[in-house]
Amino acid sequence: MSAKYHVAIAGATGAVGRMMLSILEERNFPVESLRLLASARSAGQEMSFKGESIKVQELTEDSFEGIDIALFSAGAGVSRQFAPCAVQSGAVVIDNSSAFRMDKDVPLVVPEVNAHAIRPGIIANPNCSTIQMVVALKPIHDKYRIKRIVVSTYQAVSGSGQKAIAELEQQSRDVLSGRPVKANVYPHQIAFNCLPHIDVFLDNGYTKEEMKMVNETRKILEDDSILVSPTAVRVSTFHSHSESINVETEEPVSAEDVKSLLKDSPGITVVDNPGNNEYPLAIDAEGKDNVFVGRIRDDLSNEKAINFWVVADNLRKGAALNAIQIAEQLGR
Ligand code: 25A
Ligand code: L14
Repeated sequence: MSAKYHVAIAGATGAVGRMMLSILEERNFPVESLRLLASARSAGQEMSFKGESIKVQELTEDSFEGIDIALFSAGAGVSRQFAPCAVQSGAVVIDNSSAFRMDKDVPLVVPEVNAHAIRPGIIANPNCSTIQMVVALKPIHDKYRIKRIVVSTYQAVSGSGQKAIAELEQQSRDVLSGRPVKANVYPHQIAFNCLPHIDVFLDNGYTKEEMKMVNETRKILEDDSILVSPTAVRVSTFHSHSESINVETEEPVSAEDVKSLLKDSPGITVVDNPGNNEYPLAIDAEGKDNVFVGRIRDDLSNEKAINFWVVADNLRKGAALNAIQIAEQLGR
């Protein structure tokens, strides 16, 4: 592979695809050429990269000729169909969907945690809620050994793509104007509401989103003994996911120690001055790269446990940024 890459984005017109385009530009990623791919609906549309206008092409099996790195953000169905074509053409695929994450032969990577797992072929980008959680958990696991995690999420609508963003905007306008509200993307009104339902329900009563947090966390931290008890909730915010996390450890742990540990850990900003009303907020994390951690406090019911609050921009660290950070490791 050359020092500059021929890059393709499959799903370039979506919420994650657009973010990939802007992050490639802002990080000055070594792009030799950029091919933008989407469905036939968007073919011919122009998108701009570094002041240049690039025409979106329809994604087909032949789209990856000459491509070194293919970033996929068009959903699991598209990835299943086209990622193998990209690999066949000699590209490294970094896939944002859930299609290949749990495949034994596919690395599931968050660079701060397991960059060592990266290798050519398909590399899976984890689920957004899992990514921000494991960035905070990794230093804690290394020092205190994590036994069990109880987590509740407060997830923004941008996680479900462009059409969900439009739906929250429209419903908000309708509610405030006293008009009837229509729900299309979600089974219920999301504006001014919380839905304890993300992705589909499974036979065990959990949602797929919740089970991603169980299985992906173990795979990324490379420890199948870790227990995860998740509840994933969609809230009425546009950007950034928030998480309330309780971690039970093998070794005794204190909030004081965890605070200083996380302050020195990669990809983390500690915002934790309750006296000044300072803690991580979804609207502050929007547009930022780091994972924000605060409300770090002892679990008064268990000396081998702590509580904290984690917030990150789901389209950036939760998706596009993490994918591009993986790509940045390829040249190393
Ligand atoms: O299939 P799944 O797994 O259920 O995936 C569900 C959805 O999850 C989103 C993504 O939504 C996907 O549709 N998603 C993707 N990665 C994700 C991640 N890591 C993720 N969610 C969470 N975490 P999306 O709508 O944001 O992006 C969809 C992109 O995929 C392209 N696409 C769809 N089917 C395709 C395909 N590409 C190739 N072949 C297919 N068969 C899709 O292309 C989009 O890029 P498109 O042509 O349908 O794009 C139209 C979209 O672009 C928006 N748009 C157009 N102009 C503008 C604009 N938005 C803002 N400003 C503009 N000027 C349109 O609103 C439309 O949504
Ligand atoms: O597996 O918020 O990446 O609706 C796809 C759906 C992330 C969450 C994934 C959502 C998810 C997303």
